[in-house]
Amino acid sequence: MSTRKPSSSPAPGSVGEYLRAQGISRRGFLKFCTATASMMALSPAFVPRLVEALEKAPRPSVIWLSFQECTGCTESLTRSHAPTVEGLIFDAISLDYHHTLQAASGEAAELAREEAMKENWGKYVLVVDGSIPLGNPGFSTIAGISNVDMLMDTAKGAAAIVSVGTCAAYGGLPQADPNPTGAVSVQDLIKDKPIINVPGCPPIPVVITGVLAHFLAFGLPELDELNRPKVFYGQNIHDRCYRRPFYERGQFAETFDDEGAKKGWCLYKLGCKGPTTYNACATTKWNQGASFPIESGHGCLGCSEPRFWDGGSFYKALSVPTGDLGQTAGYALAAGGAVGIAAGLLARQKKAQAVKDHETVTVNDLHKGEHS
Ligand code: FSX
Repeated sequence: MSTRKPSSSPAPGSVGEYLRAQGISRRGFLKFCTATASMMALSPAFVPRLVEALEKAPRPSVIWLSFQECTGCTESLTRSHAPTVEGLIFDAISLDYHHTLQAASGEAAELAREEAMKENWGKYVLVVDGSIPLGNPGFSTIAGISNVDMLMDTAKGAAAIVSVGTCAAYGGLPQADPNPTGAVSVQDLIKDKPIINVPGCPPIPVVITGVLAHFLAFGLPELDELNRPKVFYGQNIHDRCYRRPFYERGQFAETFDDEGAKKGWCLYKLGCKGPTTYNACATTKWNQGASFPIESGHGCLGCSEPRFWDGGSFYKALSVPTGDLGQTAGYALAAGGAVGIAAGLLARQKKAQAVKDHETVTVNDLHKGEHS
C-alpha cells in the first residue's frame, strides 16, 4: 500500500480545486476517485495516486467537434444520471466549444473555437464525434467551413485527439456501403497526433469520461491495435458475459421467444457478436449499471468494432464453430466472415498477448503507486 497521503489542498486552477469550488466535499472527491479507479479496473491501492494526480492536474481546455453522426454519442454522455462520476469529470473539464451543447452559434461560436485554440495552443484536447465526408466536403459544413477543413485546422494545436463513437473512430454508419459521402475516420486523416479511439454506437458514457479522467491524471492510456484504451476495451463481451455458463453447456436460445430465451440461455445462435466484440458493456453496463443489451435479451451487435454495420447480418450467427469459442479469450475476427482454424489460433495468440499486456500495465502501475 502507498504510504503517501494525498495533499489536502488542490493546486490552484486544477481539476481538484474546481471540483471543491463546485461544492464537492473531500469525501465526495475521494469517492469519485475510488469509483473512477474501479471503473478503470485498477486496484484500490491506485486511488491515492489518482487523487493526487487529479488534485494537481490543470483543468484542460476541450474543444468538441461533431461531424456526420446521429448525436447519439453526445446524448449518451449527457443523458447520464446526476451527480455521477461522468457528470463530475465532465464538469471538471473546461469545455470551451461543443457544437451541440453550446449556446453560441454561427460566427460567435467559431470565434470561441479560435480563441480557445489560441489560448491553449498545444495543450487542448480535441474530442471529435462523427465521420468526415471527403466525397463532397460540402455535404457537411459548419459556419461555411467543411468538416475536413475544420478538423485539420483544429487538430494542429491539439495535445491529443479523442475520437468518440464508432463514426469518428472507424467511419461508422456514414461509411457503411455504399458510403455515399465518402466518409472517413479521424485517424484516416490525422497522422501526427496521439489519437484515442472510444468506439461504440454510442459509447458507454462512463467510458468516455473514464478516458478523459485517465488522460487528465496519467496521460495517454495504453492502446490496443485499434487505438482503443486497453483498460476499457481489453476484454471481449463473450469472456465477461453472465450467460457464458449456458454457452459452455451448449444451451442456446433458437428464437427470441422459445423456452431457451425465457430461461436466459446463450444468444450465440441468434447472432450475438459478443465473441468478436471488445468493450466494457458486460462489466460496466449502462444506465447506472442497470443492464446491457444481452441482459435485456438481445445479442450484442458489435458496435465497437470496425465496419459492424456491414459485417454480416445482426441476426445471423457468427460462422465460428461454437466449440471453438469455448476456451478462447475471444477472436479478433470479422463478424460473419469465414474463419479457418489457423486464423482462430492466431487470433487466440493475439488475444492472449493483449490480455497479458493489460495485466502487465496494471501491475506495473500499481508497483509505481507503491514505491513512488
Ligand atoms: Fe456515430 Fe455518434 Fe453511432 Fe450516433 O456522435 S457512433 S451514429 S450513436 O452519434 O457518431
